[in-house]
Amino acid sequence: MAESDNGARKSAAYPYSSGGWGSLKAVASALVQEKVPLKDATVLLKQNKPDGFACVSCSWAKPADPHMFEFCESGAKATAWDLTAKRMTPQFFELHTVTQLEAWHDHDLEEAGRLTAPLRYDAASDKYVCVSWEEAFEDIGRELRGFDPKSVVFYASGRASLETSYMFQLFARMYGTNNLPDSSNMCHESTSVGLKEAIGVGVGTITLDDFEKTDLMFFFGQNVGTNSPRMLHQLQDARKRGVPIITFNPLREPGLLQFSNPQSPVEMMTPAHTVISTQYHQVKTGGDSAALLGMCKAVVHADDRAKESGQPRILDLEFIEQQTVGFEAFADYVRAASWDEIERLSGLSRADLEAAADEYMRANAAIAHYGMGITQHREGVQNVRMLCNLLFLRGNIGKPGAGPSPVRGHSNVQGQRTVGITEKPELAPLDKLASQFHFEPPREKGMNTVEAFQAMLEGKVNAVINLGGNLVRSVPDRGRIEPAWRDLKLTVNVATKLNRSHLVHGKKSYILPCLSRIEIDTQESGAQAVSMEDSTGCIHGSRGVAEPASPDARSEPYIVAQMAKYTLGDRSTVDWDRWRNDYALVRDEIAKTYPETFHDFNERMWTPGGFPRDLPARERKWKTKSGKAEFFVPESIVEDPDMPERDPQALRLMTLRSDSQFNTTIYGLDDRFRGISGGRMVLLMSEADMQSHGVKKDDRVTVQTIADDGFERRVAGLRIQPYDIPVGCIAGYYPECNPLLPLWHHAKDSKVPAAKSIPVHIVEVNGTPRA
Ligand SMILES: Nc1nc2c(c(=O)[nH]1)N[C@H]1C(S)=C(S)[C@@H](COP(=O)(O)OP(=O)(O)OC[C@H]3O[C@@H](n4cnc5c(=O)[nH]c(N)nc54)[C@H](O)[C@@H]3O)O[C@H]1N2
Ligand SMILES: Nc1nc2c(c(=O)[nH]1)N[C@H]1C(S)=C(S)[C@@H](COP(=O)(O)OP(=O)(O)OC[C@H]3O[C@@H](n4cnc5c(=O)[nH]c(N)nc54)[C@H](O)[C@@H]3O)O[C@H]1N2
Ligand SMILES: [Mo]
Repeated sequence: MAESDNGARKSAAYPYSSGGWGSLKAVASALVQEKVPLKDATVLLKQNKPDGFACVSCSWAKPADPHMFEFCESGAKATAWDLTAKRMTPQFFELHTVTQLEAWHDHDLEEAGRLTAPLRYDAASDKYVCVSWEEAFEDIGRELRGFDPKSVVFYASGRASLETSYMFQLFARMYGTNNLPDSSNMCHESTSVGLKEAIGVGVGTITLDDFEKTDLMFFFGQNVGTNSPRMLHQLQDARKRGVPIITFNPLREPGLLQFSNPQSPVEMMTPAHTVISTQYHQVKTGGDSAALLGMCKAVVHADDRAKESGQPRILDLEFIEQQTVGFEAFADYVRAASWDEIERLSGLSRADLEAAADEYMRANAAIAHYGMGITQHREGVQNVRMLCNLLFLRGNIGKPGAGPSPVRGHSNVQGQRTVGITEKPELAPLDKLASQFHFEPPREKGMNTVEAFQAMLEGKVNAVINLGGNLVRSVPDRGRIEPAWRDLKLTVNVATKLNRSHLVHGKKSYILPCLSRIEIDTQESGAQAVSMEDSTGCIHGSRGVAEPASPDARSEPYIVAQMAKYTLGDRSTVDWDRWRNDYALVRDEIAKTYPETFHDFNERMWTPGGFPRDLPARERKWKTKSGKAEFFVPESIVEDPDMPERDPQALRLMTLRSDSQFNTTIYGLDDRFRGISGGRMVLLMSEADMQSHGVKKDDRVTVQTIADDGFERRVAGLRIQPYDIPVGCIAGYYPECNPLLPLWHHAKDSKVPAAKSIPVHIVEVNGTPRA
């Protein structure tokens, strides 16, 4: 599948630290590009403030005492993207057929502006045409009543509020299905599975306070400068206290190297900057389990030596004895592991891993931040477990300044799970819901994202209701998925902007334009607020401040309530109209379902800094099978069983984000931090691999997935970009490279697509097939 990047190209190493003037310039140009009037731009001052709105970009924590500008370049771009003065009016859809729009670049689709009115696909004219809200809800309700509920999928993309999400899962379950996949299934599900097994909760345990108490931080496969830049403030403060930061990442990401704080006059007026990482290890893609094993080996070895010589012990024996199970088996495994194997699989030297371990052994409290570089692998769950092993050795959980810190993606992806968006019945309080709302919820497991798409390929899905998202672009195997998506009987899209998944539509398709949470949401009972949970498990209120993009757009709670009412009719005991008129009533119900976390929800939601959710692992209470924190012995640390071991032509492709995108939303074609501009159809490759694979800078290559399942997966037109990346590893962009990712190439147990490790060959160079 070929794709164009319609843009000029230019590339130069970006010489500046992340943040700095470059960031301010980028914010200003985003506001100009979106034609945001000055009066609306002041909306940014309300971003992530206790009396304002929660940013729609990442899920990083919102401090109780915010900076004057508590936003970052990425967040400001996301806000500008929603505040845009551009509109997709009904006239726009009269002028363009869907087939014509399919030729547009993804960037141009969203860049055309906010959706303004509800639309229905009309096959006769091949256009989206206006419908009234009433007609849309009636028809959607009628269609849904005609399907087997098990053949309908309710997808949530991670942005919608706790109130909307709670209603959405209740709607799906009253309708009769647990098919509630969400973006987490492609993201931190390896965390939800791995941490749950290891510590009894599927989320991280640190809060902002821990940054002030920690002695050391790790960063595994998370690109903070681009994807959670507000966190750089806490990192910078910790660095000023002398806290070391040890990073494991195949790429030298500028945001992890150094930072100039755009909010610090000194750093802005002088060449000053803060060094972020004190050690930087360019681990091979997929080599983290091996690297973690190496560090564990160094720690256990040092402890064995200390024991022999009567020196103070290195391990936290009290923690290990009282709080954990499985230590002996793990220690034996670690002692027996071979350094040769560890070096080969991690791509790092024993000396480097020992240096990292030495630093770790000196720290009384350590935090391990991590992201998609850990979770999006075949062994993503194992990676998470290995990270816990390392933390357990020195008791680094449930004490100040320590713990695992999965840096979540979407701004409320963690919260959606907290209020019942899950396909796994054991994670939802079904008995509670049954008695609270007098219905019999379905008890069998629903489908996660990969399973839903597998079922779609088998013709077993009739309809998908999308609460945000752009699945046709974000899921694996695009070449196989698109035809299956077109065969769906119904696609319903609750969205702010037009995207590919609306154009590649089901036989019947609706686009329902919603408010962004930046906007004022007025219902019969007055102005409404909503809430979210951040990456550190704190829950915040959020109140819109900008004028709605269109009088015909509706809030997400309104749309979900109406779909439920029209679909369920008398079958539901819920007064959906009252709920949509007053979200405080929904919060009261959430508090009844989850009293431990959400008691007095309506009062507590405005606590500065948010209120913490109930997290037993923070107090060293372990809701695991054994009742203890569990060590884990891996079966093998070979990361990817799909990667041919003895094929010198095989390369391991990781798919990345740039600073000019939010997932499938492409703000611009440049990747400023990495010094790549003008186009996203690139392949980052080491000079050594370029030589051994016989390609030169700027060659255009076709890449093909190594798989023998009878499907040919190719992406053509990728431009070779020399880059500092470990040998055997290459990188391209998400979502452009998604056609290469087989649906079955996913993490064991969590089923997160292994987007960071796709085995590929280069099969064509400048149009000439390879021998
Ligand atoms: N501006 C912006 N912010 C975002 C998003 C966005 O698209 N744009 N997306 C949001 C979402 S949904 C998410 S999930 C997060 C994602 O945020 P991240 O978790 O940072 O995800 P990625 O950008 O995919 O890449 C992660 C990093 O992992 C490294 N990496 C790749 N493979 C490996 C490996 O095998 N080992 C190690 N150690 N590192 C590896 C890459 O070089 C890269 O630096 O960001 C959220 N925030
Ligand atoms: N190859 C590869 N694939 C990946 C990844 C990867 O790293 N590599 N990352 C994975 C990850 S971590 C994730 S989270 C998924 C994300 O996958 P998705 O959830 O499918 O995608 P998004 O791009 O976040 O969704 C963007 C769309 O959401 C809609 N939207 C924006 N704001 C709102 C709003 O306020 N309300 C509503 N209702 N709609 C809104 C807009 O129409 C926009 O077009 O992709 C995954 N896919
Ligand atoms: Mo994500």
